[in-house]
Formats: sequence, C-alpha cells, structure tokens
Amino acid sequence: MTNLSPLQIERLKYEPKLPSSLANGISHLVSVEGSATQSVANQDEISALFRNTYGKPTVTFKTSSESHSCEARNVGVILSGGQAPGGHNVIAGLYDALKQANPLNKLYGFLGGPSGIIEGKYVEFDDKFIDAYRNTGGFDIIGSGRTKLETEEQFQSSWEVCKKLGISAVVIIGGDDSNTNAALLAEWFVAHNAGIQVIGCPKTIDGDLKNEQIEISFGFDTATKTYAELIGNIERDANSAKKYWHFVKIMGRSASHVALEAALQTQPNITLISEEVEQKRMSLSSIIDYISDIVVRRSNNGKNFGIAVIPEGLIEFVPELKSMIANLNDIMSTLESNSAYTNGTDADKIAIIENTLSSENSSVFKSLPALIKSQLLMDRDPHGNVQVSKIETEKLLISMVEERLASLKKEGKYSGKFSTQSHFFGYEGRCAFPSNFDADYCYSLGFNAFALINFGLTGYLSSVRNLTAPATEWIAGGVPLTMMMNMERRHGEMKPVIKKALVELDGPVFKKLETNREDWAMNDRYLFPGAIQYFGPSSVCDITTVTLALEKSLVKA
Ligand code: FBP
Repeated sequence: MTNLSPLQIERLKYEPKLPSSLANGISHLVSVEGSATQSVANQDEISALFRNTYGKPTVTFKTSSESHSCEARNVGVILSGGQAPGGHNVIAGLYDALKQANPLNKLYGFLGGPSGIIEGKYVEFDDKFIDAYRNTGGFDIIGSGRTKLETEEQFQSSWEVCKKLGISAVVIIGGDDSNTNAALLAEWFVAHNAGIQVIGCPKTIDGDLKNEQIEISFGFDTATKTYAELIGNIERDANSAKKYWHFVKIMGRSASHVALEAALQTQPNITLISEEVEQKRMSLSSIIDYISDIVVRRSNNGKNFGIAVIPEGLIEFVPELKSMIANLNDIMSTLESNSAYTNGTDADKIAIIENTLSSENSSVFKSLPALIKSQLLMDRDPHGNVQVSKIETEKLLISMVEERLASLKKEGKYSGKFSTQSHFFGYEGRCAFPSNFDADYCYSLGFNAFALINFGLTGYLSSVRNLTAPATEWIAGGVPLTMMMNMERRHGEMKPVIKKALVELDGPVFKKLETNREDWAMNDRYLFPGAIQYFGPSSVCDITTVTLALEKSLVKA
C-alpha cells in the first residue's frame, strides 16, 4: 500500500465488534416492540406536524433461530453536519449488513451532505471503495454539508433522485438538527406514499444528542480523548515552565459536555460550564471575578500559571449575552433584505445593529470589544445557529481578566504576573482515528440502521445501548425520532426540533467537577491521559469516557 501511515495500515485491518444480536446475522433478527411513545414536550404540536410517524413504539432486536430471506433493495446514505470520528464505520457497517442481507443490494452515498440527495450527486459503493475507509477518521468518503432539508421542493427533488436510483431507504448520519431533517423527510415520504424509509444515526462530537435510548452520540469518545491528550500536554508544559496561564476553548456548540469530559480527564485549575453560568445567572463580570480570584490566590502561593477550560458555547449562556444574541438573531434575519446592511462595512453593520437592538441589549453589545462584535455578526449556520466556533471567547475572557487584574494591582490587591496563551481545540479532534469504542459503536450503528430498514421502519434513530458493557452485550434497536422532539424558536419562528441534552447540574458528571474544583484550582492535580491507544491492554484501549462511566454509575462521583 502506498501513501498510508503505519497506523493507517494497521487500523484498516481492525475488525469492529458487534452486539451479539447483530453478529448472529441480519436474517436471524426479530424485532420486539416497546409501548407507544410521545414527544418529550409539545405533544399536541408535534403529533399534528408528524401525523404519520408520531407515537410509534421503540424497538429492540433479538436473535431467532429461524432465518428469513431479504428481498433486494437499494439504500442511500448521507453524512450531515460537522465531522465526528467514526462516520466511515457507520457507512461500513451499513454496507456490510446490506450486502450480507442480499448481495444484490446496493448502497449509494450522496455527496457533500444533504445537498447530494437534492442535486442527485452520488457514488455507488463497492467492497474496494469501503475497504479503503474502514476505521479511519473524517467524512471524506463522501463529504458532508449543513444544507437544511426542509422545503417542499427539496423533498420533491430528493424523491425524484431516489426514484431514479431505485432507492427505498435513506440513512441520515447527523446531529440533532440533521436528525430533525430526517424526521421531516420521513414524514413527507409517508404522507406522499413515496415508499422510501428514513433512518437516522446519532452523530456529533458535542455529545448533546442523548436520552434514555441514546446513551451517547458517536464521536464524543474520540474527540474528548483527543482534547484531553492536548490539555494534559499543556498542563505538563505549564507545570514545567511555570510562566503562562493557558485559556483553552473547547468545541461543543451549545452544551458543555465536551469541555466537562475533557476537564474530568485532565483536572485543570479552572473549568467553566455554560449550563451552570446560566442557572446561577452569572454575568460576564461575575465570571471574570471567579477567574481573577483564582489567578490572584494562586499567585499569592507563588504560582503565576494555570489552565482554564472554557466551553465553546459559553457566550450564549451568559444571561445578558443570551438575551442580546436572541435579539440579534431576530434582527439579522430581517436585515437579510436590507442593502444598507448587507452592502455595508463591518463598522456600518455594527452601527445599524446598535441602533436596532433594544436599549438594554444595545448597551451589552456596545460593551464588547470590536473583534467580538464583528464575530457575532458573521453568518448564521443554515439552522440559524451563531457559529460559536468563530467567536474567540477565550480571548475575550483573557482581556477582561487582564483589565480586572490591572485594577486590583492599582488597589494593591495583586502583585503577580499574568502572561497568557490562548488555544482553541475543536477541529483537532473531529477527524481523529476513531477510538476502539467509536470504531465498534459506529459500525454497530450502521449495521443496526440496515436492520431497522429491513423491518420496514421509518422515522427511527438507530440505537445501540448498554455501552459500558462489552460490545457483545450491547442492545440494538430503534427509537422514533419524534419521541425526542419539542418546539423551539428558530429564525424567529417556532419549529419542531430534537431537544438538545444539556449538562445536568444535579447529575453525577457535573457533581464530580463541583466537588473537586476548589482542590484542582489551588493544588495542581493535573492528569495526563496521553494519546488514544488502539492496541494493547484493554485497560487503556477500551477505557470509557468519565461521562458515560458516571452516568452508568461505574465509578464514584
Ligand atoms: P454537529 O452538531 O453538526 O455535529 O457539529 C458540531 C460542531 O463540531 C460544533 O461543536 C461546532 O460548533 C461546529 O460543529 C463547527 O462547525 P463548522 O465545522 O461548520 O465550523
């Protein structure tokens, strides 16, 4: 093999593990139905919007000794949204199940995300194609995109493309927004008697697509281990040089699961959790108080260094900023047709925004540094979200802490040094080689997605549970997408969306941080997790995340 690293060559040979129900073969599966389901909130609105797919039961797969034949069918697959380690294995698992069920089955991959199905851009997979991507990171097998599948025309063209290719099922691999689209498409196909099923797979490094049936989205395990390795390395550097405060922003658009997990793996001096900031109604100024207090106390102990971990989504949880951003989002959707705004310079835009925001929100906006103002005005993603990965919250906090320390110095309350380094870890983790956990989990999710298709289901999310047990004991099945939905305001309108799972402040994972953070702030309890291990003892290769272990009560809080 040419142009492959030694690790690539070895990983291509890895054989992912499957739950024993699925390992016994597609033709031996039976599906066991649970009771009818309801959406997590707004049941009347959601059931009215999803008349054909609402209220279906959850399903679990078991093995039967009897074998049934599977008729030939064509399936399409889409990768949607941000990359997450393991996406290629979902496709490999889906392909293997489909070929095992009937060698005449075909798998098409739509190119560049949801736009591929609308525009009819696709590839057909074969063994050689799939084999080159097994157990690799990235989504480059077919690419991804953030096009929001929601209009009548988009659904209609997707149907035309599927008809042309003889596709009777589509698998959408995505996060909460993409799986909301999967639910809308599933409903539309049933309402139009299209005879096309839609199955989702829970992807996102953010870890916020979870509930009783979905223990974790894929990619979280690998991405958090990658960030933890990097933070651990920085901790060791800080502890060696003893001269910098490192402010590390960690990806995760809204919920703080990624930052929390990376912090539990590395025990830095400061960890901010957005959900706590919101619940305690901490203003930006009180966050600066909290950080500055630790900087001063450590300095009094002769330590002018430390590590602060900041979740990417923080800015949207600080109460005064949250209200300002909501106001800003509504205004920006109306300004799309205002040429003075769209053709204006950054300074023009800022002036228009400052004049249009409510007076309270306008003063909050005005108080921010110019850099952050411009970053807040960048285009929203197609789902209407602020692109928080582009907002340099770590730099905002550094400059505000610097100002606070300068005043404390003037008052004679601080005499230390505050030299800083800022970091943002996000893209570094999204395409890492999937850990053994993600390689196995993703392969199982893809294999299981075909099982759901084979049982004629639509509007379901592929679910593999019991994830802290050995893979053979994992439980495979499906959960109706509508079960996870509620109504939320998007682009100024109420829309059905899959509810994000935020960090629970009374849950064991946050409690572990809360119990230890004063000790971690003052005493250096840094942990150095090192790089993900793919070969070697199971105690390091198959280690689960602290989040999953605590949520499943495997370790003490
Ligand atoms: P998904 O929700 O699509 O999985 O994407 C998650 C994410 O990685 C966020 O953590 C991050 O804010 C965002 O994508 C960045 O998006 P982009 O790749 O478009 O910069």
